Amino acid sequence: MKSRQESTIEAQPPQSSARRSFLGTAVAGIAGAGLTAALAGCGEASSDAQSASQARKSGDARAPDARAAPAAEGKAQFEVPPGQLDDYYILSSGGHSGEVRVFGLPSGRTIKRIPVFNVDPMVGWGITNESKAILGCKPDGSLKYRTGDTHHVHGSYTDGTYDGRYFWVNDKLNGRMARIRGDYMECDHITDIPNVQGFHGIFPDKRDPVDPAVNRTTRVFCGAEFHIPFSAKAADVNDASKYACLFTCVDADTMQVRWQVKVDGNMDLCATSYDGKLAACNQYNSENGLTFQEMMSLERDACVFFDIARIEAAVKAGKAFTLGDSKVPVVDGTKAANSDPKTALTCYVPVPKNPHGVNVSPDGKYFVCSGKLSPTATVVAHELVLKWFAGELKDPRDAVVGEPEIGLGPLHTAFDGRGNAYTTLFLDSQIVKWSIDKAIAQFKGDKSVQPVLDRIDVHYQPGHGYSSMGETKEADGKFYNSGNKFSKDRFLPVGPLHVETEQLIDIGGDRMRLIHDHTAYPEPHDAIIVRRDVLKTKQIYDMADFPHAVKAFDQSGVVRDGRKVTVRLASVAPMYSLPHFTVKQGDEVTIILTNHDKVEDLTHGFGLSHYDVNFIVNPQQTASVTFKADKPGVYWYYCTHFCHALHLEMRGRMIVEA
Ligand code: K7E
Ligand code: CUA
Ligand code: CA
Repeated sequence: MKSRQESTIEAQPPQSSARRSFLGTAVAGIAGAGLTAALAGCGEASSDAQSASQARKSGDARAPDARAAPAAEGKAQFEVPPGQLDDYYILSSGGHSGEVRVFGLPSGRTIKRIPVFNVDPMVGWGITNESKAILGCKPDGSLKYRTGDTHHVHGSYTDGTYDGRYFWVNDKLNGRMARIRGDYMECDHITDIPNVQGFHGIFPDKRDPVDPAVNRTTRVFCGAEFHIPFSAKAADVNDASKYACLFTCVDADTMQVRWQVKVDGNMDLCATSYDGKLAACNQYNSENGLTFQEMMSLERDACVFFDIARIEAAVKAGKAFTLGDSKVPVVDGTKAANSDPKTALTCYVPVPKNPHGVNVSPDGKYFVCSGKLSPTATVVAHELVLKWFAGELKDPRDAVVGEPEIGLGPLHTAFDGRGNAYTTLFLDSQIVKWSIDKAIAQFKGDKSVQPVLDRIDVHYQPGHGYSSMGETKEADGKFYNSGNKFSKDRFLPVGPLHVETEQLIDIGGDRMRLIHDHTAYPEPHDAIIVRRDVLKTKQIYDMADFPHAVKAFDQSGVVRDGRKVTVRLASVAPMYSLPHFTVKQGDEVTIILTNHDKVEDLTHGFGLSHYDVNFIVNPQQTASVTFKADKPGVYWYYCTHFCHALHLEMRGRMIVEA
């Protein structure tokens, strides 16, 4: 199969252009004329949109105008014609759906939904014994949790860029971190993070802080947003001084929790330096307040930096304690305990009130922390933070080298690898492009420079925005995706719950251009855009990876061990190896099914009528389910996944004798 880029050189079929041109014009028209009205329902942004359109009339080059790529140009450059493949994968979180999604880019096609913390009958996630073992069960065999809230997906690195081995995603709701294998693109491990609530930001490290030979991800860092009391005494529940948050390090290979750091305030996002030495979290509620008012009183919060080598040395030296039942070593990273830079484990760099989001520039030089309540982004120099830890910089605030005013409600920043930053403005419903160098020059006192280079309206209220390969040293500056929290009038109405808008923006030129919209089922937060060649996926399993596989049809049958019955089944389209099997009422039945088909895309399903059993087996995969045969009678099992002209005949009977 040719890549899309190869294919664009070829002549395009002319017949499909009419609809595209119509769409291009229509999008530009709606976006331009209806903008103010459309935003009014969301409150804050409408007056700003008006002022923006006034600025546009007065000829301010930095003012936004709603721009869609001209239809002909957009088609030639960005359309993915039928039969052609996308250039990138988007791996996106699914918010409170608990899953991870995979889209193609630039088409916006949905390619896969990877169940992680949720239950998914399409693949049998949370239903098969294998997935339940990953998810974790209560003593009675039922799932410990059936829900999750995924916000951040990040990939493993080698030499500063994605290596395609693993992806990690957080569960903010139940304090877990999951790993997804890059080859099968399925979740293979879930780890409970002890003593945290609102586990929010994650980021893999990019190399070892001490050993230069380890130039790949070996740790994943996790921030916690809600502070909780670490005292069992009832009297302490309302004593905020007994509350704290933990920053956690998980081993990327074993998925075991290595260590934790107690910090002040609440953390949301995490970022890591390219040299492996530092991790950072944006931190708010420095007040350690328990109420809304208390959380808002200080003018400044912080971007907290963690010196990874020092933390690990402190843990090794036994300067750690444990909390509750957890055996994980915890060190003290609070501000009060880390005032001497030469021994400090953490550095609190002051940034304006209630920041959100911290992102690292692809050259590894800067951490950008967004203002949220302040219309600014704060640029912190990596080198200067290291200087503070070395005792060569007096005040942590001196590590700040830029703080441009960029607009209202800045949340997250992406990069193009050419020195520009793209920040989502939630309240302004815009993406603002600004120059890091110009922001630094302005901060030094040059009043003539204007860091903001361009703005574009998005529809509406963007949360995260992310660029192609933008969180690696291979940031290519081609595409930017704005993940918008409201879609309002962009799509056909479907009742009260609106789908979200993902808007693709071409950032290859001086000015941003909106290419197209696609929908996303609620509710994605962050995502990454990964070049297609990075992922080397496998389409067929290895039967040897499943110890319980039914390796041949003649190994099929029913094995009884007291009241426990194992039914061994195999499949080849369009048949199961057993046309029927018999068990007794009250038996605990385990069905093991191995799919012997080797043809790519030849998946079978197994649904068992009135027993709530439903799962699939991909080529050469084995999966199993266990249930109680409590209803006597005849129950058909059938293939749920269309596999063959005789797919509907692919079935058999379970006979339950009274
Ligand atoms: Cu800004 Cu959870 Cu990354 Cu949502 S967080 S947007
Ligand atoms: Cu097998 Cu459908
Ligand atoms: Ca929404």
